[in-house]
Amino acid sequence: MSMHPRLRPTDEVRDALAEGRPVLALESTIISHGMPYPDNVRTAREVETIVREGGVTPATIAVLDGVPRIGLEDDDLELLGKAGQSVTKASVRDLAPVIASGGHGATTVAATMRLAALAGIGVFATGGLGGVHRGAATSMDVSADLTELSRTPVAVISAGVKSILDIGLTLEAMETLSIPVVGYQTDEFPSFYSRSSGYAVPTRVDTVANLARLVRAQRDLGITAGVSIANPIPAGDEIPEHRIAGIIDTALADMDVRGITGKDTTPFLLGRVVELTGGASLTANIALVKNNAQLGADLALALAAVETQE
Ligand code: PSU
Ligand code: MN
Repeated sequence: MSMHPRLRPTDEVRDALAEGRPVLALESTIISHGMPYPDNVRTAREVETIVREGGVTPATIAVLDGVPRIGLEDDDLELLGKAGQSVTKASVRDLAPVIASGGHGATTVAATMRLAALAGIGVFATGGLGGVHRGAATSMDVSADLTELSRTPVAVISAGVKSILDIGLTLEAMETLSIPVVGYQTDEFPSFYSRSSGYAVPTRVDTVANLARLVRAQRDLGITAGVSIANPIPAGDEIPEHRIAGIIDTALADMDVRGITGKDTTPFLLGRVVELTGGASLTANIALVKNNAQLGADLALALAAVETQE
């Protein structure tokens, strides 16, 4: 399969895909909008190293100078990390405008999924998914990450959704959108900083081989939705629910006072939670991203092994 003409892969990604070797997609909004500089760039590099050491080629995805890039060079990571929130946060609806204007776009989960699928990459690791925001009944703020999960066949590994969102409504929306939600080695849907949320996952899977079977089964049926794989933050790194809950409430109240809405809400809340936890939430965020990259690499490897046997 040749690469979509609009996409520019790195040499290593192009070669890996051409030879049927495993590739793991990674997003870039987490770099520009999800963490402060320079932790963001350091984390992005460390995540790529974890993926490579797992025998998988990393493909961090972003739009640079109007070109969707599948895999970034070191100086690209630096550019995105340093520019931070001055880069456009690009979901799927923003792709065409950013490309047409020749600008830079840091891709969200939704946009990264779409570009990964166009490039022929089926597994993607991130930190947290977007979902149904608290108060969505009046704000109608529901992340396009859910829309994309419902229509693009990429397996997305996350640490669940933060309780800055309405977790119950997010799970309901994923049911309606026919998105399989899988808890990896957990009965409970994790809530990003915490291993628990009070909500059960519809499906629990305990091994990477069984995750690969599930992803294959979805693909074999021609169901075009993705798969949401929820991987809890490692126990030693978690911030327990009872400790983070009040902090999130404070951050949400601060957001209301400042009148922040729409696509700016998640970046604002993440930054405010880092301040309110004295940096502890950033440490947790970095740990869960690395943990997801490890599982993503393992899953990409398992799927590639099945595919080369065919
Ligand atoms: N949650 C995080 N960190 C992030 C994001 C979400 O803990 O960086 C980013 C992801 O890129 C996600 C996006 O796809 O925010 C969702 O934004 P919105 O709700 O505007 O769709
Ligand atoms: Mn939104």
